[in-house]
Amino acid sequence: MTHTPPAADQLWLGPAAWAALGARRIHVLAPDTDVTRAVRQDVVAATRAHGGAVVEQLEDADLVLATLASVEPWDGSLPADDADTVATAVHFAQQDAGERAPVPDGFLVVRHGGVTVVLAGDGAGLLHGLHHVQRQGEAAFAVADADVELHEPAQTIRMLDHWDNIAADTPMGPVERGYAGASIFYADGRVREDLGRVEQYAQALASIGINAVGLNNVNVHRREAELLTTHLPDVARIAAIFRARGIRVFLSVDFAAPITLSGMETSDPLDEGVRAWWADAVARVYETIPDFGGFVVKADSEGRPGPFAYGRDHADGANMLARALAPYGGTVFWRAFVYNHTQDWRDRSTDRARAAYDHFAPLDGKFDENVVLQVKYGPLDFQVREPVSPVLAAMGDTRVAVELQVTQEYSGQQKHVCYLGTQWAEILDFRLWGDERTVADVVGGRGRVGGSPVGGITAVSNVGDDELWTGHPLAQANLYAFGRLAWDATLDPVEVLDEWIGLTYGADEQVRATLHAVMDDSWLTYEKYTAPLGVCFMVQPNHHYGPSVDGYEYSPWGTYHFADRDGIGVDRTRATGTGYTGQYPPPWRDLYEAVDTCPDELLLFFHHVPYGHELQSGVSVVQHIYDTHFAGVERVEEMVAAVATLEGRVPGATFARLQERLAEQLRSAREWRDHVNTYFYRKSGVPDAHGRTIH
Ligand code: GCW
Repeated sequence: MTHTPPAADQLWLGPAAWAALGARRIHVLAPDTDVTRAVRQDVVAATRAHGGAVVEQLEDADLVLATLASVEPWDGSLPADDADTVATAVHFAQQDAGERAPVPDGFLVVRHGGVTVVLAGDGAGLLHGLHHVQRQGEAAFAVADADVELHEPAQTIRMLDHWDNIAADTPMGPVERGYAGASIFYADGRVREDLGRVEQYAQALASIGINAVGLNNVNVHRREAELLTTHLPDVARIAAIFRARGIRVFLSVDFAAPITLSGMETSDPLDEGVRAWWADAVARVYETIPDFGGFVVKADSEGRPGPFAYGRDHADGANMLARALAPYGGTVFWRAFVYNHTQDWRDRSTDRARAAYDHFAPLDGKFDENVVLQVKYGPLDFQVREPVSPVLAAMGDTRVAVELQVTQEYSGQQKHVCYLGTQWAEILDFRLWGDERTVADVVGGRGRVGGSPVGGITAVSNVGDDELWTGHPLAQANLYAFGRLAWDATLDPVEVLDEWIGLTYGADEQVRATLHAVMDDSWLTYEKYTAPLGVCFMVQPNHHYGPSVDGYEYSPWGTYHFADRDGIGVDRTRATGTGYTGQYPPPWRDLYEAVDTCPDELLLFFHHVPYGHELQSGVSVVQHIYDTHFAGVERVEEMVAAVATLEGRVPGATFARLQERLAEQLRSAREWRDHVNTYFYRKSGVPDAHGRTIH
């Protein structure tokens, strides 16, 4: 393969990514829809750039892209094995589809006699099939014959939320927890005129299988509430771009919108006037955007309005919106991130980790069918290490989606390299029910008791108008990995990373090896030099960047570590603590309860222990803190050296950005190391067994 210059400014869809596909003779057989037009457009562009052609005659093709509806159903006859015609290859595909048709979103791939046939359930499936072949590159065309492969997403909902604000002067900036510049959707208090970046973005999201996007911050401020009204025609422009890539758009709404937008006196979900207000608002949305996805709602959380103000519960609130959306096929994503953020640190009976379960478990079975409860993966807040949320197991009769955070709020804010695919794979693969079922299985609707209500996987995106999209060029890998794992959580996250490296940076083996060395274990490295053993936070308040061991210790937010001169950690046991362990099904409720069986990496999440407590690893807690903080910084030093070898091998702008970010990561990692080590040395008085410098 000739070396095409990598182009990180086109995410993973730069020229290198299209080279193999673009060299083929491609025949497209599909009805004319928005999505299939996009497929044709991509194929035309790729073949023009790489020497292939779009061919009119089936027999001239070596790649056929077809939807089921556009080929004859299989007539039961057997394909002639020895005839190496394109028609025979298609016949094989028809036979396979006749035996087991792909779901609409899915596709099958057949390779016969040097011809590759993609047969897709519908237009979106065709798009996914196109990108499957594109991603595989030469490997897709290297063999003469291959068995049929059926590709279907494990999740029907694969969603990215955007915490973007219309107005740049909102308290949290244009993108809340955004680390890559301003919003690609909005500028100057309105939807951007030029949505070119959004077109590129939609193409990239579709290429990894994303099929839903939330367009605005879940903290809906005054002006953003108007997306539902004044700005609707402009939202429709964004929706049209995503529609062409098989992606439906959602809006975050303000629960108090009847008050804030229309001056009503109440937003009580049981009030007839309020219900009518929402029914009207929804009708207007669907007049403008007929395939609108629905709403995302953060209610009674961190100061947002919600049903509690009227003595109603969250099922009342969610169902009210769900009933307005139901006639049009819309869905409510209702967030379970509800807790008391005005806590008194002196009050030891309130435990923020318990809150979501305490609020929502009693409501299981009470939500309408078009409500999905959106649950953060851990009980606190997107920390680098948390146990998997027990809410996911408490809602057997509710559609549940798990929410991840691609934007690196608590994992280095896109200044640090932190490949999160490894973390997500671990979460999605977690066997929370004590049997074979994983988190991904259950949110995907497999193995549930009482039918298969499907939730899905959602995450907060990490892009902005930065020329490299994500601030840190390597943070693009997190966006890529999210889509791939949402499609199939059983993929190996390091192989997914390998795909991303190849697509983005081409065939240079040294670049590939270097990026693996820098990225594969970067999540664990980040964990090493920040808060230890699952204790969480220890970040600077508000912006959450950099160390502050006691930053939240006496604050109202309910995120404490309780370190004193004798020990550290939060006692969440049933026996002597907050009782949080009791929210887990077996075996976890007992495994976490006992200090001897609680996994080291979560010890301080569940237990308060003396500094001398011996971990399962054999070292004491305080020595573990010292060791990991020294080791973490050493790893970052190695990463800095590795990245320096990329000069001339990646584009200049990318290299410069990498160097700048790695320098900051090293500075910050050292700062973390010294703050954390010094803090615990002074608190405990225990010296480092290896005599290293602690200030
Ligand atoms: O992680 C916290 C963030 C808030 C965010 C909130 C949430 C959008 O610090 O900025 O608000 O979570 O998930 O709602």
